[in-house]
Amino acid sequence: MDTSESARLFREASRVMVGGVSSPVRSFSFVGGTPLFIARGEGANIWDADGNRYVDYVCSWGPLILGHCDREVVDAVIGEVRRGTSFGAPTVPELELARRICSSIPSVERVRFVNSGTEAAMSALRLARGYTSRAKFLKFDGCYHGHADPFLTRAGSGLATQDLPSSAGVPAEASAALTLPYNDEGALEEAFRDRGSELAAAIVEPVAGNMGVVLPEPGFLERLRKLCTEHGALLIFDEVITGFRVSPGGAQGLYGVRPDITCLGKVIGGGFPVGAYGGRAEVMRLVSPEGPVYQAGTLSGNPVAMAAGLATISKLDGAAYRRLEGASARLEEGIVEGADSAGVDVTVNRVGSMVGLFFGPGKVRDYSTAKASSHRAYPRFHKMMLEAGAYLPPSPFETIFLSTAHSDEDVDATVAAAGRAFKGAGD
Ligand code: HOZ
Repeated sequence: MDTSESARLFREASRVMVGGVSSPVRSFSFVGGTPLFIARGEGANIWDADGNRYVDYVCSWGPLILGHCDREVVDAVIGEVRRGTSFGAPTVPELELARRICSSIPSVERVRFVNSGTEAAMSALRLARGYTSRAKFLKFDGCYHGHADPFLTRAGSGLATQDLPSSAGVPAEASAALTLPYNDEGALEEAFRDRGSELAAAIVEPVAGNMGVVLPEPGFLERLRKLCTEHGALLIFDEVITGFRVSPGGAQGLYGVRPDITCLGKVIGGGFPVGAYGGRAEVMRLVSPEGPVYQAGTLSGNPVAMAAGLATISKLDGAAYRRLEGASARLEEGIVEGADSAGVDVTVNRVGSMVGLFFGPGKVRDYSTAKASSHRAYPRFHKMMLEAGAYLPPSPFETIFLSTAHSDEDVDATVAAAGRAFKGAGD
């Protein structure tokens, strides 16, 4: 496969952009080689700068639940652009998207739009601190809540990929985070018993998607909810990945646990930079201008981004979720069968169209088991899959995403390639 044009562009980019990329995991530092420059996308496919075609399982790291260039989304965006790209004033698409979010996400009565998941999480924590007048908060190892200072402790995503426990430039006092293992109810009980009265909030990815995919074990989210309530701490669900992805009501709709504040992003922006946080009216009332918790943004609620999100969410009906489930289950089964027949141990964790692939025999239920799985196998697997036309995340600490545009044929071709790659993995 000729990727010389991507390699040339990456050399150029490295002269003017840090690491040649705008976000660390894109650099292929974990899997080796140089990142592909993507020239265009359509449906489930993307083409690189050398003209190679791939089935895309990154889907822009989650937002593209309908695949690339969905007709209705493109039309909505073009229509909106023609009316003006930004006003810094309220618009109807913003109102419509807010209505849609409040009616779909069970715990959200009021919402505030921001420009990224990072902003959503950062603002949600500020709100929780303002509401409780407490500073400390709880987070879980391997969960990633964007790159604001307080969250960069034992975080997933790029920090996990680069094996960084934290980030330089973050003073210890900026975090005030207590971190616990995911899915550990005993540790939860103990932490709340000892420090519960100091906690403003607990923040969690209700399905973790930044240490690969790790599912909440039955009872974990429920116990967390109960302990937060008992100790007067707010529960923040970071549903930036899961919102509208795992069900119309997000993970809280799927598992029936209601947080006090929900962070959203990715799907609600339909491929544009959007984030949001929302919750009970009584909590959200504290946000400026209604209350004293300040937060603002020039491009927040941008009408083009709102139109893209609205068009995306409008297409997510029952049939769309059934289709996502069908294609994703097919991929899971095919990968497991292919690995079995090649004698390679893998663990696949999946909720709907979020798929996590770990090399190794053991169950993956938290950050330490995710890190313990055999990551040496992933770079080689990734390279072989790329050569066979499947674009997987360049890190095992990220999520494989499917879209409604992924056909059975796309999935079958990927499964066949995975079978060959598993066989070659031992060579
Ligand atoms: N925050 C994204 C992973 N969960 C990474 C986005 C990117 O690097 O583009």
